[in-house]
Amino acid sequence: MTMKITVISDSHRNFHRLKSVVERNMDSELFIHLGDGMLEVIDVAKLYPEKPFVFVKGNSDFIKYREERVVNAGGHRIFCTHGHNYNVHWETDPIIRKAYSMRCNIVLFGHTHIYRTECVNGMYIMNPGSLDRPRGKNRPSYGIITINPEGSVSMNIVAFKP
Ligand SMILES: [Mn+2]
Repeated sequence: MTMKITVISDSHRNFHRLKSVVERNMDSELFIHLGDGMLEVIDVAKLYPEKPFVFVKGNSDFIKYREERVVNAGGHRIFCTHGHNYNVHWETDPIIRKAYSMRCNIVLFGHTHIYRTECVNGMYIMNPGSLDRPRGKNRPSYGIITINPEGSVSMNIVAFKP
């Protein structure tokens, strides 16, 4: 079966947008939130106890919680972190090196509020952008990862339509 993962970051207390992304993507096996939105992801997760939510703490989350985590999904290992500890505004090498060192082949981060997806030397990289405060001319966005039954990965950015 094809596995769908919805990836969100930087919702910055926009509970309603986060809830509506979850509602529009209920066919997801997993929801990953990459930080700066822990309060609302905890609240939204309570509404859907049957759905797994994974999240990490961002630099604007003032709750004590883990900043990194590895998720196993569809035969892949996914390194999840907010990104502020890896200088992601300027470079992706440090976060990619860390993901390799954790034996991951997918790395997810937010923090810049600028979406990107790429695959470099077998490492899939996604920043879903910000659901609440996109920078530049970007629309609010989130990401979808699909892993097909053969294990191949595809990544898409979705513009959030209110
Ligand atoms: Mn941040």
